[in-house]
Amino acid sequence: MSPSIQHVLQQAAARIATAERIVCLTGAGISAESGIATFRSAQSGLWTKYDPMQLASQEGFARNPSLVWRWYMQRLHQVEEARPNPGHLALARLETLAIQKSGQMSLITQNVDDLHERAGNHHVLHLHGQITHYRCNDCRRYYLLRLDDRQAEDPPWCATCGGQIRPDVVWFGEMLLEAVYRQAQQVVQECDLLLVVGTSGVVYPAAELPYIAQGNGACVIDVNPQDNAIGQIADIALRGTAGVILPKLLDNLLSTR
Ligand code: BJW
Ligand code: ZN
Repeated sequence: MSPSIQHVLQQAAARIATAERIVCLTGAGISAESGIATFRSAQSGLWTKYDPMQLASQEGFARNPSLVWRWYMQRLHQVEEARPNPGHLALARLETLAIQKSGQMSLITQNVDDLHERAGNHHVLHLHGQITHYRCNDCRRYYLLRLDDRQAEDPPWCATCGGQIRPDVVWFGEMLLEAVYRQAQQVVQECDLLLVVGTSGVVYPAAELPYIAQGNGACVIDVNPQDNAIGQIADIALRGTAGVILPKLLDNLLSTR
């Protein structure tokens, strides 16, 4: 680790140490080191291989429900096989420290996996839903996935209304769950430090959260190997992967106490 990165880590740790209300916002990059592909990375991003409108939109599901179903069953299997990485574990440690200090820390994720919960975070807001949850596309009733559904070529049918079952995730053109987004906006408006990890910041309305935080005077720290729109407005940019940077950030934080 170069001396300049160490210096920026110390600066970031000092800001976290004095913050009273910390919020984290994560994207696909935090799960990359658990083997879950991001969406927009140049070589391995899901959207470089697949058309998002075919797989993650109401139109795509109507056109080819079987394709969409099999894609989600494959990704569900990957998520279940994956383990939280040192980046997830560091954010769980941060929650413990924040709760000891001020009684709170919210984590907002755009990810549909459950790796933050499995790492030990307790207050997780899933802006784009969860791939482990299933519901009817028409009447929204929850559906408990059966073993044979996982191998099926087509999505199962809803016993109540006859609609098709789909993952409880948010596709393009769909509204986020209002209560979840309202809560995310509220914690971001009230925070004094927003730690943004592993998101390209191009998908709205999630992408507006760092701007809301900064507009309310919060310090924004961006952890990402690449610069992007959030990096441009961040008060502190930590360039590196979450699995490397976040544990070091926590070590620096613990040494400032
Ligand atoms: C690492 C790393 C490591 C790599 N460590 N970092 C024009 C303006 C404003 C809005 C719109 C617009 N046109 C259309 C819209 C609306 C649209 C939108 O924002 N589109 C933009 C793409 C332009 N938004 C919507 O449709 C949303 N709904 C909505 O707006 O409702 C109102 C409405 C209704 C009707 C009409 C219009 C509006 C819904 C968005 C739903 C997004 N859904 C997905 C799929 C979820 C389900 C699933 O997983 O299958 O959510 S798309 C995908 O993108 C997924 C992600 O959560 C989301 C964000 O991606 P994320 O997390 O940032 O990942 P990447 O891959 O982009 O970036 C990874 C980052 O990690 C990179 O920066 C790497 O460098 C970094 N990284 N390795 C740390 N090891
Ligand atoms: Zn139904």
